[in-house]
Amino acid sequence: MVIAILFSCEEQVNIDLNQEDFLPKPRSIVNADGTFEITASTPINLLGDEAKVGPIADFFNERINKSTGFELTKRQISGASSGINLYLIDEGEEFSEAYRVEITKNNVIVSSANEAGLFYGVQTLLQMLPPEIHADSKQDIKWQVSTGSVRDRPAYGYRGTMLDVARHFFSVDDVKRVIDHIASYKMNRLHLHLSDDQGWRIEIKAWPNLTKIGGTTQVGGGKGGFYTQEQYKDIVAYAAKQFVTIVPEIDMPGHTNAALASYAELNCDGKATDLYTGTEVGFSTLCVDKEITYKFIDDVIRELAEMTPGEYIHIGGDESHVTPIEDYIPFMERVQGIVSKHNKKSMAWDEIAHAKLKENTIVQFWAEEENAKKGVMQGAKVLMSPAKRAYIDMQYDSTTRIGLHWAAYIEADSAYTWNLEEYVKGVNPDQIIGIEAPMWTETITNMDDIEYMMFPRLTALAEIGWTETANRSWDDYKERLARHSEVWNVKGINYYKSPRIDWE
Ligand code: TNX
Repeated sequence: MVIAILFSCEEQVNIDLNQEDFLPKPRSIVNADGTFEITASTPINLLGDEAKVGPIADFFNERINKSTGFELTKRQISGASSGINLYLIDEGEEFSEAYRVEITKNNVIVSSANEAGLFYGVQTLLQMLPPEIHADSKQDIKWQVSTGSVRDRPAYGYRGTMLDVARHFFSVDDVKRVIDHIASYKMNRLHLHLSDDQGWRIEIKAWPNLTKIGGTTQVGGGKGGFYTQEQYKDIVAYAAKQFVTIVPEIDMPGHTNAALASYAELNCDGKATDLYTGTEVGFSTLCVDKEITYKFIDDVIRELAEMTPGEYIHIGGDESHVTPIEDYIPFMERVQGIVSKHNKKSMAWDEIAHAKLKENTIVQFWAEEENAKKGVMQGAKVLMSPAKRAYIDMQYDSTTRIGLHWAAYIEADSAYTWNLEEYVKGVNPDQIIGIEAPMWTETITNMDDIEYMMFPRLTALAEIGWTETANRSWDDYKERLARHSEVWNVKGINYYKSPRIDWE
């Protein structure tokens, strides 16, 4: 039996973690002595706006349908009933994404003041069920959860992953599977790195060659690919159902060879470059002196903004080694203006802090602490993605068959044993919007690779964003993780069996 002390805002309680191996760890858990069983005749009772609560009940039904064979009946109610109750009720809850799960022998009540919170309550309920709940065929077991209650809310509002679909292209189905993974650990942003030297991955109607030419290859010379606008909208809608917002990135002025190969006029010498399938960085730049460059950017951002409901467009700005700094600065300032013109806010890699930041521009810290500090000195907020801890394309150790190691080897514990508040001295908690775990894909070519690099680090980074630092410890996390890995076994995820963890 594992006993741990939990710190919650209201109380300190002793709890038995044997039953609930939550990831990320909730703010407070109280166990009671009993079980609730879900059967084919358990109803899902909805309280609150049906248009909002109904889809969350459908999500739960979908998730449990194959393994249980159940299709639970939804019904609108006005007060607690037996069964599974989903309540969307404003009880004066001041925190967005906060939720409660209360389980007695007779019923389950998942409640929140907002839809995202209700969804996270349902994710927590899924984590309380036996791991076989994730099987894709009918299982002959009792679907019991132990009684007790969970009260929870996130420490940070932005909890994300980035997927580089430019170095290697990934299908819509792959992206959806990544969305399923991140949402199950209560992450709420997927940043898609849609363009780089090796490929342009999003259809832009005003500039068709971007995908016709720039979308045709990838690292190593494979056939690449791109998302049509319809496919992109489908990804956005799929993500929204799981409360994940897509943050699209068009990297510039560097990392632009695919665009420069597609349109001669974007080059200062008026000649299209060759397509590129290597892995060097920092050799390309848009021609910052030409007006056509800004017409191009305006068209791209306009089309992207039109199909992106989220508030941010990421404009890259990293490793522009062949753009002189005196050109880089006015360029990044002008591009932020284009983003605002299309009613979006800019996000960019930390180098942007050399330029004047528009109000609301987010600085994504990855490498230079000085840049993060320059950003906050200008009043900007920072998104934390320190390459030494949060880059899930880094190898675990020198023997990992894929991945890079320019920043660090990142073992399972190294991804976990740090926190957002203290990483950059001079960047304080109220200046941090959250965490993002980037997956660059120079060496990562398929879903199996993605999952091998994600697990078990994604859960560490998700917990850093969700769970307060005072409520986290490696010793406790690694035991929860070991038990939780049964879920990955059931889902068929080929995770890295880190020697730092005593796998069950
Ligand atoms: C640095 S991180 C890059 C990417 C590479 C990555 C590989 C950043 C903003 N730029 O272009 O893919 O390293 O780890």
